[in-house]
Amino acid sequence: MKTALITGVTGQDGSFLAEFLLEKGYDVHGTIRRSSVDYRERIAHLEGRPHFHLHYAHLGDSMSLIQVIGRVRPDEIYNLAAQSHVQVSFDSPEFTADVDATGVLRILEAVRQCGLASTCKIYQASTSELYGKVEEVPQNENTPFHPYSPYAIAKQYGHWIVKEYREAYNMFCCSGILFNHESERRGETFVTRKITLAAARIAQGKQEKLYLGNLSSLRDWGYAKDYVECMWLILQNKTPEDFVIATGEQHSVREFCQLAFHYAGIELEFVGEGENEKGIDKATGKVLVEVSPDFYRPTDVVNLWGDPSKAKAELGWNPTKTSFEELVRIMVDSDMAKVAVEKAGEHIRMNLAEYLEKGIVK
Ligand code: NAP
Ligand code: G4F
Repeated sequence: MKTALITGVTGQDGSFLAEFLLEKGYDVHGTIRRSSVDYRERIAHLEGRPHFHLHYAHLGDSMSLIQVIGRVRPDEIYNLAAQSHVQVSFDSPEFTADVDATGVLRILEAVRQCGLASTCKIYQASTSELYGKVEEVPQNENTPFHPYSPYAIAKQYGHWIVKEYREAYNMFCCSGILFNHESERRGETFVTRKITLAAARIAQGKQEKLYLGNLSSLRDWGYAKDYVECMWLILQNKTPEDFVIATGEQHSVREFCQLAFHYAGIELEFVGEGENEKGIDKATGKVLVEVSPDFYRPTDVVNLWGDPSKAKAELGWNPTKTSFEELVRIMVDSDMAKVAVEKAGEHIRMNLAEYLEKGIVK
């Protein structure tokens, strides 16, 4: 039985990857952070299952990493833990650098110090944000990086230090350069989930309006459940290499919004431009979507589009397993059901929606 350690197991990807590896027969260990609220929504269904174990560790704390890696002695480490929100990285740049850049170094060094450099394979969660202010479309493994936020710059350090340890110490460590991937478990302040939750609440009369930032931003959105398979495939490859993981299809925030509202039963029409653009319910004429500059970023990445040819050819990965339409449908259906039973915690949820509307929570 192989042993895997997942940092960031409580996140969107960590939870799907834990399920995937348990299915494959792995002994799965995950790291969690101490928090005053101990309910871990995305992995609650796995806790207590045989072969699923949790350990406290923090990417800012070398000692905790050395302890857990030394105790578990994993065959594979998936480093998914990160401060993963681009806009938040402008508010917390130092914390983001400590976790997303130096944190990767701490993992690599912990593996070396535990004497596992020649046996333990390491996957690093790199990102399409590295292409940032893009220098070509679509982007592949040879496209130059031009990171364009504190988050992307920290992740670029993570990417390069992994490459350095691979070459300097002959370690099997590699990065998946993943384009945006979403799901019904996506954090509620990323644009797709913010939209699907709002579409569900507006359709059910629980929210008045949705405020968004740059509607013209373009992304290559895939389904997170499909992407975790690729993380595993990258570590099963004969040689340690980096791969672009994407669908090869691009859509705007505006298009995502229109389709999500459509699946929630509302036909939206966008009129106006820039800050004055509005999404109007064709049936009632009501303005349901407005632009708020609160959600504009100091520098925004607006043209991400991945070329997954290498992953397709060398890993046999299927980039179009779940289509864009299916992804939006999965997310809206899940949020329609979730919003319908929002009772006990409704006031908390409504407060969150209100904060989102006022731009307090980005
Ligand atoms: P996510 O839902 O935000 O999950 C992040 C995970 O990291 C959570 O488990 C979080 O724990 C943990 N974490 C944060 N700071 C930590 C710290 N200092 N020490 C230990 N754990 C910490 O992110 P995701 O969408 O699953 O993404 C997974 C990884 O892929 C991230 O590294 C992200 O940057 C990268 N990535 C994501 C995408 C995407 O589109 N989703 C694309 C490219 C790359 P808590 O639950 O305690 O907060
Ligand atoms: O959903 P987002 O916040 O995701 P972003 O910035 O692309 O980052 C995500 O994907 C990266 C991979 O490329 C990951 F590395 C990263 O960890 C994270 O998972 O924003 C997407 C786009 C941006 O251009 C943003 O400006 O949507 C635009 N947007 C427009 N209105 C908005 C909003 N983004 C958010 N979060 N909230 C809005 O109201």
